[in-house]
Amino acid sequence: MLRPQDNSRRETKRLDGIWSFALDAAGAGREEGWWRAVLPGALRMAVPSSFNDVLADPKVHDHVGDVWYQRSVFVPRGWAGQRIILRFDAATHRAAVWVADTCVAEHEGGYTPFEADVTALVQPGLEFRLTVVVNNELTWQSLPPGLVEVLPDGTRRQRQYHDFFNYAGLHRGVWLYTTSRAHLADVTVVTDIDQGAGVVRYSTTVEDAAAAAAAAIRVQLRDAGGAVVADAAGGDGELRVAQPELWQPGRGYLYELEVELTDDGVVVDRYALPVGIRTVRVVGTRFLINGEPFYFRGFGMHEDRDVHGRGHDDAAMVHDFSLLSWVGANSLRTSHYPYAEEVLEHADRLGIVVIDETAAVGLNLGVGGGLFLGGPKTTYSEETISSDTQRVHRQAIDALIARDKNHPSVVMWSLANEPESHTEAARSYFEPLFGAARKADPSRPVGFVNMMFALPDTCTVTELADVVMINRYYGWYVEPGDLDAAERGLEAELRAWASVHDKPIIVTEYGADTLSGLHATDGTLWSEEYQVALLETYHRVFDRIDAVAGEHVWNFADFATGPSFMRVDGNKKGVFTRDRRPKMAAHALRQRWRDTT
Ligand code: BDP
Repeated sequence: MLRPQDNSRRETKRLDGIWSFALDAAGAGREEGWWRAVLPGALRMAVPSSFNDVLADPKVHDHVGDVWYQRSVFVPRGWAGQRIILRFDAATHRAAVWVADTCVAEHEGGYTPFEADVTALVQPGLEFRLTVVVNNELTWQSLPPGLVEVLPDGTRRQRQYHDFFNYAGLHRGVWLYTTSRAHLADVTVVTDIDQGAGVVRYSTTVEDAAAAAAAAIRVQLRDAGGAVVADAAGGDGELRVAQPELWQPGRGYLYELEVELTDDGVVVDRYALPVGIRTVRVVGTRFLINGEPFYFRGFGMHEDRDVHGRGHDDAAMVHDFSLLSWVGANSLRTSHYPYAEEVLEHADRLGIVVIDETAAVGLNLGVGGGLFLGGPKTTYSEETISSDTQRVHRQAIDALIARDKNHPSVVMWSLANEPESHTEAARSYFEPLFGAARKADPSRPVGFVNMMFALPDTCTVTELADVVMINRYYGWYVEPGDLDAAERGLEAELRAWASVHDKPIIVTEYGADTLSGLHATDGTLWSEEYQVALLETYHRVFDRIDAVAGEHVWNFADFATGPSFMRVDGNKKGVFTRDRRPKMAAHALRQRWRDTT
């Protein structure tokens, strides 16, 4: 799905700002048709943002169910004769949209975009009323899954199986944009290196081609200075660049593929796509980018901020990337959902390598006991994670790949975080999903992130993956406070993974909750010193095991969670605080990572 852009044939208008907002505690709005008039009440809400922390009201913070957004939109006068599209970059977790009285879109999945052609419903030069209902309920058929409980007084409470706050709302940009009737609906590029030459294979999809009498496509590839280095004609083809500047970790060189749709020689639509020429392959225990072994240094992250919640903010994002570079990170995982497209565009430009993850987190009811208190215990069943969930999961994989396939920074798809993966039921659930991901994108490795209930000899899913990705908490949840035991346990386990699977091993999470400012000389848990000592313990082990191809500390920054006796105002495993101040661990990592480049 192409992201909106401005060029000589397309125009965009952002609909971000302050919208009218209403909580629908009784769930009455859909029946009463709230889109037909001004929303009840007088609340106002910033878009983009999570609605939860913006207003000082626990009812808003903890709301479970529908919320409504509304604004009026002026359609630019000059858009007559154009196709007019309404686009939401994300509505978490599902939404329905009305233009005046007509429902134009319904969408499931909180982290991928959707759009509606509203040409027939709006008029250039006039205003229309735009209403959106967003629902934040997690069920067995949503990603992530969850369970809504109805309490004796009728209030609803969300039970969830993951360790981050269930932020919701219009988290990302909302757009109105134009294309011509006959237009480019999609462009796909896959790059390769052939005997030193850069190869860019492209394909295009045109919609409403009948609207153009003689539709044809031509493409040009320009270097970063704007010089044309290759061109071709036709909807699919291959471009070659004799001496390419490669996209590399730390150096995100981008070409631009300019695609033109012409009608009898006249350009009717165009799209400019940034292209990084690079290859990704897994050979034995090596993860190769451009044929060179790549070692992942970085973090599992969260889109999480004071006030904004998970709402995208450009300044905050640019700052986070600047901290990544300060600390010497070369990569990140979009734990535990697809991040804003701005994040991937920025990673493309900076040469930051990305493991791109779906929102499938918490498919593991065995973790219940401490963190998630009760509830059902069988993960894969018709009552819990079922064939319906699997269908939703498959759609989420397709939507993720459709959105992110052209980003050179994305080097691998992660299909899930810490699902139950030691049973035959897990294998049956995941096998078709791996197939779907490989079909949608044969060019990138595919994996999932394993948790320690499934070990090298009992995990039934790792065999399907190209890379072993494991989260381990020796010295924290296991053997807390005993780093000697942690070192032995971790080393024994990593050696077992290396002997059972001939694959690169990325330790995608390791870390310790740490209260910024708590210091101790005696290895006290939660102290800054303990966090540093734990990370150093892991690093000694990683450096002894050849198959380890990466280290992602959990987490980049402290983040908000749901209520739990294990969390003190959120998860504190950040090496930066929530307001992005470095703990001692950030300085220690900086020393290790910046010295190893
Ligand atoms: C892992 C999860 C992550 C949690 C982390 C933790 O993947 O989402 O936040 O543990 O407990 O199991 O800090």
